[in-house]
Amino acid sequence: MTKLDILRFPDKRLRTKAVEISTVDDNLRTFVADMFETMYEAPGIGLAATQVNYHKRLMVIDVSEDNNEPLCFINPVITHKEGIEVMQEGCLSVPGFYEDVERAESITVKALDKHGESFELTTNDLLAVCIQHEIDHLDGKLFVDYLSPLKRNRIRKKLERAEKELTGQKNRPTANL
Ligand code: GNR
Ligand code: NI
Repeated sequence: MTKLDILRFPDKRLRTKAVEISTVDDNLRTFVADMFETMYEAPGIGLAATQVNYHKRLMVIDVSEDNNEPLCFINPVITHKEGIEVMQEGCLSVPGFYEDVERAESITVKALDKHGESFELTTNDLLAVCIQHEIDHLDGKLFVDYLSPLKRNRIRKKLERAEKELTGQKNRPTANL
């Protein structure tokens, strides 16, 4: 088992649009296990492959209290959305910031499981919010994109400063951000 590194906003790689997965094999299942380990250790309730710099359409979620309801979505597609709900969201790629985001209240999602079997799920509340949040990651989108530019830039500057302190490279080029 391998714990993976999570990319942080404003890393440009988080803006990559993930491509569909064509084969669900043991290699992929090993990676899925690493993603669950990374998500549980973080800790978080969801993780998209984009966040660990793997740009294929794969995400894992567990919104249960006891971390015993792992859900793996491969090539997820939302086929129905209903209602509007506002929830305070956080993101492992935007550590320490929590803001209200408006999303569909109830959704139906179609995906493949880790055995390559197709399934469909209709859900609401936290799980529906989390699924929409993770699919956004696969499309290169972050919850901060729903905030005002002022709020987003404040968050970006704080995270850039925190990162500089971590690396100790105060004058490194920022062209890659
Ligand atoms: O751990 C997480 N919590 C969370 C809370 C409210 C709405 C969405 C989330 S997802 C987040 C983990 C994460 O960043 N997934 O991409
Ligand atoms: Ni996230």
